[in-house]
Amino acid sequence: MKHFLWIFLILCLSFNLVTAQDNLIINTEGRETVSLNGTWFYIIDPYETGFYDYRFKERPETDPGAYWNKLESTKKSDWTEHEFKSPNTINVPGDWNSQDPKFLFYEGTVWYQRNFDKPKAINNKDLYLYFGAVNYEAHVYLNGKKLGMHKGGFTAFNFKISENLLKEKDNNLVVHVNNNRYPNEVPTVNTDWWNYGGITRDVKLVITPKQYIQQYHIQLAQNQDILKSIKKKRFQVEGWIKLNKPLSSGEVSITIPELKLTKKFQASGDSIKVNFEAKKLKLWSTENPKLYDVVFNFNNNSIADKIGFRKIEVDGEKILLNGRQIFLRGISIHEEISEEQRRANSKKDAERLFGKVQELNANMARLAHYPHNEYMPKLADSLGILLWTEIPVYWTIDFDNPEVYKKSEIQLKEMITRDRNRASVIIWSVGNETPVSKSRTNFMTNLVKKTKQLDDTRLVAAALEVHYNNGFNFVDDPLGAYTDIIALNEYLGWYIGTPEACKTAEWKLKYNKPFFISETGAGAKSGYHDVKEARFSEEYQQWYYEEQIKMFKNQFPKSFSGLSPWILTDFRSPKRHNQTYQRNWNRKGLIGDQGNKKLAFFTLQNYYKELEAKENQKNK
Ligand code: GCB
Repeated sequence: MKHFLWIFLILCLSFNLVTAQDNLIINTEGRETVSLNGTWFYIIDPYETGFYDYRFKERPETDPGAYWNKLESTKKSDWTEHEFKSPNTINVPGDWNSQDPKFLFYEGTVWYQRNFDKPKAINNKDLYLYFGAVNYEAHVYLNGKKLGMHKGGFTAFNFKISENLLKEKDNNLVVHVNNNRYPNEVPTVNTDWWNYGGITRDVKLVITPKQYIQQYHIQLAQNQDILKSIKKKRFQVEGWIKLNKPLSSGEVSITIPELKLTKKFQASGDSIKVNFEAKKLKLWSTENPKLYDVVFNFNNNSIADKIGFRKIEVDGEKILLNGRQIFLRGISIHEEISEEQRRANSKKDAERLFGKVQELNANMARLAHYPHNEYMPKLADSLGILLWTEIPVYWTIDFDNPEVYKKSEIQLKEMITRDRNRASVIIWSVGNETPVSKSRTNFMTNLVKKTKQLDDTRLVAAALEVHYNNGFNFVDDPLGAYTDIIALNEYLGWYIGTPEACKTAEWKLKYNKPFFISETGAGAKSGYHDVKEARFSEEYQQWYYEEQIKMFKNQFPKSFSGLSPWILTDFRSPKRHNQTYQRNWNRKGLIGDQGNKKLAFFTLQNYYKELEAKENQKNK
């Protein structure tokens, strides 16, 4: 029976019944927009009164009791039992949990409302409403009509606003946001992070021509021998441009002013393949994150982006960036500003996080466990920080449920659509620590295949688990046969024994592929000092890092290609109940919740300095 479900699902996928955000408008920063960030009104609605009537039947569209409808009470005798009004105001973007103590643990429905006026000069143009992300489920209404709904707390979406729906003044925009956790969603009920609810990222109106370039992807062609291209200073670039609707015939062009290059392509349909040679291109790398202004033009409308050109590939047991072996000196990050106990939501926040990454002397970050704000990959592009970015297929999501597969694939597609032009993103991850079983491996393998189909210009990974047995550490997850690198989370010395255990640990790897430690870490309460054997002391965490590093140096296979320890800063987690040290914080940060660096920060920083010096020596 299960087989039939899978066959049905695959058929659905191949006939494109899964729509995802196929119409996602990418690079909104490069377009004409009007921000809808700022102060909104809200109603907390744990009983779903705005959605269901007193018989718990869904309210009809015109029901005056529905919260998407505005009730103007003009006379004293008017009946009204819902109002969007002060003092119930909330900032967008922003999670609700950090904005008022009553929200701290809240999971459920909150209605958001604001008015906006019709933007000027939009005659003959189209208007879209764009959300960077809403966690988890959003139903969006404009002037009492539903524009659509979106599920998935970390990916962008947009809806078209039809002309006849728009008024000159005071358009009533209402968003029903719900962040309940369910077993058949992605992620599922059980995670080790805070379930921050709300409109957590930017909201804007995007103004476009009637026919326009909606998405594009260009990068170095994968089939070129990059060392030869570097030598000849001639590079093949390829990709595609997608219009919002098909065209019978026309022309699109790509210009890279700095290279004095303009290429024209005949267009028909809605997707145009592009392919050209670029001479004297400077490649994007961690030392020189060169970005080019690239202008895509159609019908005298252009959209500009900043794009880096680089090739990331695996050669046997090595990871190569532009043909040269690279070791990933990484660190994992949650999308959180710990000092303020909130989700990160701005460019400034991205600068704060990457500032710490750079201080650590890292060249890579693992954005865990979901796609982060677009500010992150954009900034990483300009700083030369390599990224791993992931969908929240985490722990025990329901692998037997084809609907859950569909939801995961939609999030995967939305993640790739938004960020596929970011040179910094070198790894797409399809999940984290998923427990081995037949249905799980099927599920995950399909995600790996889908990823490769959507984008062949990066590596595909999943954070796997180690299988400990009598001092032996086996890396033999069957999913490893499908991923480009073997990424592993291991906590030898924290969840298993003490750091002493690292001294004698033996590692057995089933696959001859680059080996990457996607997590390793130990908890420490910032400022708690004791003997090194004392759990949660900074000394214990430092000891853990010292022993791990010795193990990497002495016992790890040659294929060891990098690490992204767990984690940059302490982060909020409702699962952590040690009342002395945790109090709802996961304490594995190298930096504490007040921004103080713990001892282990410097241990890792020194290791990274040493590795960098060696690499520089080698590349001389
Ligand atoms: C893991 C998970 C991560 C947790 C971490 C921990 O393996 O991937 O999400 O937060 O361990 O601290 O236990």
